[in-house]
Amino acid sequence: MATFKPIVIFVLGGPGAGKGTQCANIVKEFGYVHLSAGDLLREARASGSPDGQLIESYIKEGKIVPVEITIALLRKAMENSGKDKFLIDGFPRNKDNLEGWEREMGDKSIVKFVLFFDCPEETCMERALKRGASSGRTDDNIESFRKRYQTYLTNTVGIIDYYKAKGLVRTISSIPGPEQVFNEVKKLFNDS
Ligand code: UP5
Ligand code: MG
Repeated sequence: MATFKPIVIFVLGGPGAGKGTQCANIVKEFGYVHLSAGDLLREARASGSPDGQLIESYIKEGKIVPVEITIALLRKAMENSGKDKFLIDGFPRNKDNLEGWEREMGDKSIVKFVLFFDCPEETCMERALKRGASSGRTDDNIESFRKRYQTYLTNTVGIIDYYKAKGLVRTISSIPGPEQVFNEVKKLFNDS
């Protein structure tokens, strides 16, 4: 008998592209569990995890935290949810993340597709800096944003390309307003 495997959709895009906003919409309408790797790391840092200082320094520098830390948080959240349909937001961002996922979860889950929010740097920057006025995030400032975007270009774009070659990427422009973007997202989820 085949073992049951949870379904995963990875949600990728530049910093501030609107991943979290659209994931919240998808949760309401399509019943997935939203796991933001960045949120899980920020929570671990805030809860006094022994990795807290390391996480903070990586986030502020826009660098990608070693996968052992991130994947342990994702696995725990998946198990604790008791659910079987996940939106994994902001992961995998680099080769280390991808290899860690394939090693730990490759045969324990099914990656249905990768939802890629395509958004130019200027728009991402505007959104992140505007949010910075109230988010309390230590990386919503111009210096950290530039580093985050550079990390996105040098690391994450290659991961999106890897999944493109497998025919698994669904691209949606997130330049328009959130409602318009969600209309496109809905079409995709209704068809899949
Ligand atoms: N907004 C959203 N959509 C809009 C739209 N269509 N039109 C106008 N405004 C829109 O949105 C950002 C802002 O824009 C909000 O104010 C929103 O209202 C508005 P949001 O939905 O939050 O965008 P999102 O893409 O989620 O942006 P976020 O800043 O969360 O993306 P990042 O990828 O930078 O952040 P994340 O939390 O994923 O990661 C942070 C850091 O954690 C990383 O830099 C890294 O250091 C670390 N990390 C790892 O090391 N490993 C991981 O696996 C994940 C993270
Ligand atoms: Mg986010």
